Amino acid sequence: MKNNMKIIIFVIAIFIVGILYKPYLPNRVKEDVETEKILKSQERIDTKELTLLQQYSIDIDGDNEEENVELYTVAMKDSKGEIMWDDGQYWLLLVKDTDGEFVLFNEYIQLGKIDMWVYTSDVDNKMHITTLQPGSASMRMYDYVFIKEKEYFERKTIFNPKNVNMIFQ
Ligand SMILES: [Ca+2]
Repeated sequence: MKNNMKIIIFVIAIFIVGILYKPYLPNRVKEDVETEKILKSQERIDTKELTLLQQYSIDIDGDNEEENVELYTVAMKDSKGEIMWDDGQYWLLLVKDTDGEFVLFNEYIQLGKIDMWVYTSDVDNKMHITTLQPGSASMRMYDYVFIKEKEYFERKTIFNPKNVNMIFQ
């Protein structure tokens, strides 16, 4: 009986966290269907309750100080430290600077995940963060490029086919 109560309270707690969590996508300007500008936000998202999956420190804007690229999920860890994946959850990709942060991604992903890569290319000498987002009904690829002169990220949709039905992952 006591254990049952604990489980019920636990389930309710997860449910409440799910309801309270609202995606916060500040400072975005849609350029066209495939391009969005992402400006630095002075407000910061509280990530204390989120699970940090990946982080990487690198000087993106060239001011000789490193920024942090951080990938989070709203899915929490259990007492053994294992992530309790739901059928879907919010994912959050941030670039944290000393005076603000860029919210690159803050969306719900159904039966899917995000993989990310950080790199430069001789083609444009710019810093790229590229994400691949496979899901049960999506196969999306975004390329975030930092535009140093204007201090914003430009997000381009590289690949986003319609009506995806994921068969094998
Ligand atoms: Ca920097």
